[in-house]
Amino acid sequence: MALDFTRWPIDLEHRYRDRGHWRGRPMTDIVRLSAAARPEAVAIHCGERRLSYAELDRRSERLALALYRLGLRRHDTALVQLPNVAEFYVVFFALLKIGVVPVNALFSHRRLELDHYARIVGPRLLIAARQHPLFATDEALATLRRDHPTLRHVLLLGDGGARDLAAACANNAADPAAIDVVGDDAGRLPTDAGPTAAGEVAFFQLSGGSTGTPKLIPRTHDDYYYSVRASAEICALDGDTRFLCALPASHNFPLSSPGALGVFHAGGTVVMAPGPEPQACLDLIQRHRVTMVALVPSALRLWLATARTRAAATQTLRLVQVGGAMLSETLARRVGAEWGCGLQQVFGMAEGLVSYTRLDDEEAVVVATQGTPISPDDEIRVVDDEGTDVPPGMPGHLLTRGPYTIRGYYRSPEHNAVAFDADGFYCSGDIVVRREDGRLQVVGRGKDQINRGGEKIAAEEIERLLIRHHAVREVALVAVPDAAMGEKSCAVIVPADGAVGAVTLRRYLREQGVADYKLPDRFEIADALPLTAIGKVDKRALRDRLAATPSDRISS
Ligand code: OOB
Repeated sequence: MALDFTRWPIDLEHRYRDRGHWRGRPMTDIVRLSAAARPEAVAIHCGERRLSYAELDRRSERLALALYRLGLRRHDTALVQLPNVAEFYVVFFALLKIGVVPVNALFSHRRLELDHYARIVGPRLLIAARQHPLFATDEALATLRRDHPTLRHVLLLGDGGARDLAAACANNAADPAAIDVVGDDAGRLPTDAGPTAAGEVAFFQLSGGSTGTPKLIPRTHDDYYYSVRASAEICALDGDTRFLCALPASHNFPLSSPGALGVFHAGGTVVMAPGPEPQACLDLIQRHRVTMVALVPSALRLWLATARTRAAATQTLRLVQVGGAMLSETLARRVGAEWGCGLQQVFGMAEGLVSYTRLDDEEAVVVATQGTPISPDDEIRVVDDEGTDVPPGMPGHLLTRGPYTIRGYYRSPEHNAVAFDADGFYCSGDIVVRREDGRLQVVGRGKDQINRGGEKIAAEEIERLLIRHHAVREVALVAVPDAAMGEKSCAVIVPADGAVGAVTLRRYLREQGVADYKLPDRFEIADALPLTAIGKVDKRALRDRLAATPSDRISS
């Protein structure tokens, strides 16, 4: 049965189809069409490996077939956690080809996050990597299997044995035990296999979150494909585009804004970088004559510093996209001045809405705004605390709905009641200004989230873990400004009795299986937490107090 999710109202569905945004086609067309048009063109560079479009299509087809033969069927779900390697896309398209709906966890996620996602979707398949600390041995696998009995099949990148993912992708006849597919002519997918319907869930995105437990974002073929096509057009991608994927491949920004999927749609080349480390990335840019890259501001800062001594490395760059967190105007100006290439600001969210500065915008707009949304059918409201629209130029809460913005998180009725208003607008939690000229500027945040160099931490998730520690009576996690990361996290602790140290609490959080980036960067002890008039923890007062604390008092 198709996965249940909150659909768009029927009149809007009609409008989005009539306007040609939703075309009733599966996202697998992205690879199929480019493979037909340019079979020999390079789709992916990954280390010393190169995958043409024909190969990307064929490998994903073989994996799809292998998974089908294992018994996976349309509307099953899968938990996927891969690093930045070509297999990420092979797996993505393979799953879509047989309508298996993946959750693509970040590689930095650990037991706690994976466990949450598994609990929400009940996956039948896990695809992960041996190089991840969790899967170096079979222990965590056994626990996952025990806790999630739906989980029947596991494929591991770098396993080398019966469960090896590469063998399944390559249809490696040398290891027939892995997958029951032999010979080069492995056959075709049976006619009853195929993607989910275009209006159904294709895959899940992850929410940055502002609640106690992570949320999943159902994305349909129709809505996501539209955002990819329209983004590729806005960014003028073509067959000559060479895009460096340096941010986590599954994140919405490098996946679809226009990201790797936009590049595949345009028939260009994606160059995989293991991460945003500047020296290695500059090497890749030089070697593959990369023309476009997507970065978060904290990575851009490092790249600019490193590239000073490597002028040749950035010569081929035409467009540097920066998004995920607030970019200062000073840093923004340096891109054109030092690299002589275009800058594009990208303000987006996994829930949908993406706003871009345009390639022909004048510099003053590009360095100081986050541009305008993708679609003429994106509806934006900027409202005050009472929900009344504020005039242009005034800050307010950003609400949005449109042809690629979800109408509800997956299986989260309680949270949906507050995250969406009665008209189906998504309450983004961002404070923005809409200028007279229609451009958006992100000026702050209303949601209880920390944006640590583009990585989002839901304060409540960490607070809930810390409060369970016997030595903690009260806790609040707040953002503190940081020159390199934009923000870091600080846990303010009211101890139950006696002393409690940062080392103990950090170790405790690690033991809970939480991703490293969510560990508080700083711990502070307080006698009490400041409260607002209605008795909630006054995080603004805490932030002000912490920002005023001299750095030599910082315990770490
Ligand atoms: C992107 O997606 P998420 O889901 O990781 O995070 C969304 C949140 C936004 O609500 C906003 O708070 C913040 O990240 N954000 C920005 C920003 N872009 C995102 N804040 C200030 N300036 C920006 N340019 O981060 C994302 C998804 C698609 C494309 C780009 C970024």
